[in-house]
Order: sequence, then structure tokens, then C-alpha cells
Amino acid sequence: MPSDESAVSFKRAAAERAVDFIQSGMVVGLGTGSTTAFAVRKLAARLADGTLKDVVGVPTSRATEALATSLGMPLTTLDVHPVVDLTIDGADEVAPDLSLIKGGGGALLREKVVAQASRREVIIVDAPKLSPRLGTKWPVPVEVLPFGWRSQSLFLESLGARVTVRLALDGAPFQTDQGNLVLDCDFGPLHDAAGLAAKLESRAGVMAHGLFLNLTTDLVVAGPDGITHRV
Ligand code: ABF
Repeated sequence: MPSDESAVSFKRAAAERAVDFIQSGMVVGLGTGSTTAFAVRKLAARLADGTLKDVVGVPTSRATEALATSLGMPLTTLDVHPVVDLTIDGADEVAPDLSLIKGGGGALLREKVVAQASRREVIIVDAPKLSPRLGTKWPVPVEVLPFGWRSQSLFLESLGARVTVRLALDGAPFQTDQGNLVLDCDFGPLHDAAGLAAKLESRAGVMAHGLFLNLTTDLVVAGPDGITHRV
């Protein structure tokens, strides 16, 4: 298992490689999480040194908005730019077909909205995120309306999940930027991710889930063997 230092260096390497895909004048989706934070910092540096110009960012969370703002990066919204040229975002688990589990950072709803509005969705991870099958390493986050959340929990258990209410650092239930709750659902290794996604999407009160299927256009992975880029 790589040390923390090597994991950080791999995350930074993948993130900085992805920034090379950005061209001046682009509308860039800014993901959430520690790996994407390296990309935001690198992009800000490229704008500061003039090697990139006229790039505006669409943040996927308040946390990313705060980071980008602190770095002086110009930001915009999907209202102004409903189509995003390229989004850089992280993931919790990546399957061989580039399907993902995302949402460990709690930004899954806005991340998916931006991903679906993007011409190119560049996912950046360190090698341990790679998995033979989704659900092997990470539960599926499900964002639910606080109204009736216990009913949703029972529904998710009926689908075979072991359900955990995600807690914030103070021990209270975690709230997303939208004020919803996150139920982390351990279904075990998934044999029909698309079928599960359809069941989740059919349930009123389920606002989003962390299965990102058929959305990844590029995968940048950094590990002991170097950096790979898959499309
Ligand atoms: C966000 O960041 C989430 O969708 C994903 O779960 C998480 C990955 O965080 P990190 O890059 O810190 O591992 O993209």
C-alpha cells in the first residue's frame, strides 16, 4: 500500500497532467476532493503566469468555489454557460469500463449535473482507486431529501444494501450543499450497476446517487508505474 506521501504525489501528478488538456478560452468544470484540488491550484498557477488565458471555472461544490476564489480564479455558472468544455474531477472507485463510484466528498449531485453538461469528463485518480468491479472498495453514496429519509433507508435495505447515515465531523448527520442527507450503501460488488442506478432513480426522495455510468471520457491514473491516460 503506498504511503500517504506517495499517494499525495500520485494525486498531484494525475491532476497536473489533466490540466494540460485545458486550452485558453475554455469553460472548465471544477470537481471536488483532494485530487481535484491539485488541478484547481495548477490551473490557477497557469492563469497567473499567463500560459493559459480566459478560462472560467464552474465549481461543483462550495468547497471548490471557496478554493478557486481564494486563488483568484474567475468563476461562472451553468446558467451563463450551460455547456462545459472540459471537467476535471476525482472518483472513489473506477471500474475497468471507466464507470465510477463518486460522492465520497458529498458533492455527487452537482458533480453529476456538471458531468452531464460537459463535452469532456476527465477523471483523475491515484492507482488504488482502480477496482475490478464497482462496490468492491467503496459503498454507493445516495443523496436523499431529509423528508422521508428513513423510508428511503428501508427501500435501500430492501435492495440489499447495508445503509449508513453519513455523519459530519461534529457527529450530526452530514448535509450536502443542497441540504440533503447522504446514505452510504454497501451493496457489495455490483453485478448490474445500470440496473441498480435505474432502481435508485425511480424512487422519489432519492436526489442523486454516486454511480457515474457512461460519463467518463478520459481517465488519468498516477501510480508507481507512472501516469496513464485512457480514453
Ligand atoms: C469527489 O472527490 C467525489 O466525487 C469523490 O468521491 C472524491 C474523491 O476524493 P479524493 O480525490 O480526495 O480521493 O470527486
